[in-house]
Amino acid sequence: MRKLAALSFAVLGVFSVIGFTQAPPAPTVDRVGFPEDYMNKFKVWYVYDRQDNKQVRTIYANDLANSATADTQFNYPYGSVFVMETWASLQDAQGNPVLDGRGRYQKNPAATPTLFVMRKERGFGEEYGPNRTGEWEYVAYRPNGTYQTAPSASAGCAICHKASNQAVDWVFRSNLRFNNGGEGPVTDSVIHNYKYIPGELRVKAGSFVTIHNSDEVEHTVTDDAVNGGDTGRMLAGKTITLRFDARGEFNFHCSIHPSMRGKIVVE
Ligand code: HEC
Ligand SMILES: [Cu+2]
Repeated sequence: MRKLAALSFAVLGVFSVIGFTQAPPAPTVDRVGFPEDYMNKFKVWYVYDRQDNKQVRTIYANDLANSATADTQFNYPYGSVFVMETWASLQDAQGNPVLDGRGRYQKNPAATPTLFVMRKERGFGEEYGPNRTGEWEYVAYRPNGTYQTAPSASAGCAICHKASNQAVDWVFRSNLRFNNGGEGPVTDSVIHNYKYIPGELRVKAGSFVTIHNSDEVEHTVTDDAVNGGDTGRMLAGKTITLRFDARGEFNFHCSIHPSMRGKIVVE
């Protein structure tokens, strides 16, 4: 009985703490700044087709951010700015994204993007308190410069970016930039632990098939047929897109690890 009383008291204590807690701390002043003319002044860092919400996400980097390499990405220089432009994709009547000639999502010209911006400067980020991610501050803008997420509401940005990694200075998908040119197309198949997953794909004639090597080692996709297609060595992190026009069954293997086998059926 005593134990139970103590327990309910403790629970009550937690509730009252939550009840009185303010919104998580965040900067009150905008020190990030609207990225004027980012489309021309910044470099496209990577493009990511986001399958769940069917968005084209283009990540732009200013010159300082762009100067980082795979070896220095643990510490971007002060003055680094990233802009993530999130744009609804062009979709058909069924709501499926209409792919371009490379198998990628296209921006819907009628849609309005949102600009998620993060800037790193000496001493930035302190006001996020326990949710601080290094020296970055975050703001989201609409293209007309108004706030989608004002600085005072930007704690959520820091909280989520904390799930990325200090080893990459809190920048989420820098692997898409640094890993051998793999961008972010939607993948139909991955290579992992010496295996094609799924092992058999069925596609319509004229479709694209995008295969991502998410293993730690190199693999190939090599047609079993003599003089058939061959991707050559795909480094870890590499993504390739192939187009299949002719109907038929394509059995393939890895020329480095011949027991790795897969099949694409074009219908
Ligand atoms: C729910 C988690 C989450 C929240 C909240 C979030 N982000 Fe991100 N952010 C991501 C992920 C994950 C990526 C990588 C792209 C992707 O997967 O869509 C990303 C990418 C970015 C990038 C491109 C650089 C990079 O890290 O790859 C910027 C800039 C960015 N976010 C800014 C913001 C800002 C500003 C906010 C708040 C307004 C915010 N983010 C809120 C998860 C989040
Ligand atoms: Cu292999």
